[in-house]
Amino acid sequence: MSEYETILVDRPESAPRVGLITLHRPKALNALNRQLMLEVVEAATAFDRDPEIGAIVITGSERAFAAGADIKEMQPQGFPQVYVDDLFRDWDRLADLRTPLIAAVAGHALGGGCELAMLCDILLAADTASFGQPEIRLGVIPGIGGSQRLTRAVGKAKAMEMCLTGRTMKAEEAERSGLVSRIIPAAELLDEALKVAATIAGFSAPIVAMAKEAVNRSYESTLAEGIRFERRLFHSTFATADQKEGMGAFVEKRTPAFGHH
Ligand code: CO8
Repeated sequence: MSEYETILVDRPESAPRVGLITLHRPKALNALNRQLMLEVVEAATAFDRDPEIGAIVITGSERAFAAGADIKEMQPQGFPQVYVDDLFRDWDRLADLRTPLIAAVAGHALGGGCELAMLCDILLAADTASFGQPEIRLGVIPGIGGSQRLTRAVGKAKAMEMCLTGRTMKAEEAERSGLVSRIIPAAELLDEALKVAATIAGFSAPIVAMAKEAVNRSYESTLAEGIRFERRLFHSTFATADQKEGMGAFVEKRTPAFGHH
């Protein structure tokens, strides 16, 4: 796993069935260049395909989750190149993964950094975290879903202000606005994120994937459609051995041992 240059990849002993990806370009505050994008997507996809992994944590450093797409790499590029290359397209592949992704964010999560955190399924923030879409100051707009996911997360009023002025949000405001699920003291962030991931990874993998798919469907459909979709998936859970195990364990007053099938 040491072939990566811009990320560290680990399977922490303390967190069974959890894959950890640490963004690691310390001199550039983890700016997201092309290599880092491809490495994160490759590592996350490998974890996703691994039946021994049930949740993935993505984190950065104390100072920065990521200070955005790499401005120095983008600066000389022209329209034909970014259009033909479909710059940032590969990030979309993270949204297709079955395995839940947890962003553990400390320090700056700006531009593409904020967008990467929002691509994850659960966003945990250290008390040092700050979030923003400052692209407007650079003469561009968000390009990895920021204008869409931020608006869905915090509503039009705040998203519009942040995208038009570049104002950043500290952790407390981000939690109050629904962007992050919880604030955790910075020193405990990674341990807590690994704990959350291990909890998820201990449940039945197919049922976790269904729960994730059902919640995500709410973004893409009407309430009635979403509820119909949820009901069909709920019925499908009864086709799994893990439903028998989970309910059987409750009735027999024991801890379930999910076989992930
Ligand atoms: N890209 C490249 N390098 C960066 C970036 C970045 N986004 N952010 C920081 N760095 C580098 C700095 O250049 C500096 O390098 P050096 O030591 O060689 O000068 C090093 O990281 C440390 O940074 P600072 O000295 O600036 O650290 P400070 O603590 O003083 O400031 C900040 C931290 C406030 C985070 C500051 O670095 C900053 O404002 N960074 C840029 C934030 C930003 O604007 N991010 C948005 C980028 S654009 C984007 O993400 C999406 C673009 C979508 C475009 C779509 C096109 C199709």
